[in-house]
Amino acid sequence: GYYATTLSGSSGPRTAKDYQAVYDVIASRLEENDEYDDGSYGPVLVRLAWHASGTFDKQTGTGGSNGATMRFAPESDHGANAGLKAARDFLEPVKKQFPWITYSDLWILGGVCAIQEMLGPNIPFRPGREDKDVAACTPDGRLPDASQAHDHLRNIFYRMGFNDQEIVALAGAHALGRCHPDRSGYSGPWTFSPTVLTNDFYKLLLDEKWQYKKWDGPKQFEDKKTGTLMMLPADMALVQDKKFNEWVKKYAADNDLFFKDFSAVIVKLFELGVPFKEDVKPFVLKTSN
Ligand code: ZEM
Repeated sequence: GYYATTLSGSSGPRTAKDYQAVYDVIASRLEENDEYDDGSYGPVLVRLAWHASGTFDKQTGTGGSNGATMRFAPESDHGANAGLKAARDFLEPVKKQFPWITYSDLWILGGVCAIQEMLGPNIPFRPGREDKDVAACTPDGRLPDASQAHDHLRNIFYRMGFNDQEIVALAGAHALGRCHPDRSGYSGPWTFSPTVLTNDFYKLLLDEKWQYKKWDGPKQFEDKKTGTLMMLPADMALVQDKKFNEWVKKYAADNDLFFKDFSAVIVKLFELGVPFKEDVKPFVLKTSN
């Protein structure tokens, strides 16, 4: 049947060992391609996995990582997804090498691998996503708008099924990567170590003085001291809103707590709406070091 032809090949049903082989190739490609951006494709892989998942709507059960519909226009052309072709193209040779894996599982495995290789916590992985066709593309507007504040963040993330603590824990991913003027219109990294996952996003948010950046681009903030770091209006909402701020303080004070909660919430994000088979249990893939 369908299950047999997609999940098994000459070597029988896929096991954790098969996914470890895919993980290892992604990890070595991350290491080899160190000329990209701040020295790693890691951050943009995390963003691909997040945007594949963050379209989920719990009311209708539509969207989410099960489908990989960002392969197709119109979803690939949504403004929020600008620049993610770099991540999809990075993973294409991996798909060629392991044709049995679905794009949907591969994109999430890419995010898992990137987080772990950038010294983040273990992110248990569970396969079983299936690719859908263009008809399953989600409407534009399901991902957060960086120019907006707490009400908007709650609307967007409550729709996926997250609470305030989980919203703040997820936002810690902004320790990674940067904004690109030719993608989102915003510019710059959030932290001084954009290829290593830490709780620095929260620390900097609380400890630095943030002022409006004077430029022709969209409204964003820069740190007063160096002018090299940035915050989005949506990031600033996390300190401005009282309930969000309580969690910002907790995560700024305790990296272990951040890692524990970040791992749990990113697994939840990556699994939204995925109808896993009952016998498929999550497993932790080994890092390259
Ligand atoms: Zn992001 N994000 N994000 N984010 N994000 C950007 C970049 C990255 C928001 C947002 O508007 C933007 C989450 C939540 C939210 C990452 C991960 C996660 C950029 C810059 C913007 C504008 C894009 C560019 O120009 O390339 C908003 C408003 C969010 C609401 C809270 C969550 C949740 C994430 C993962 C768990 C990452 C890793 C990047 C860096 C990408 C890169 O290419 O360096």
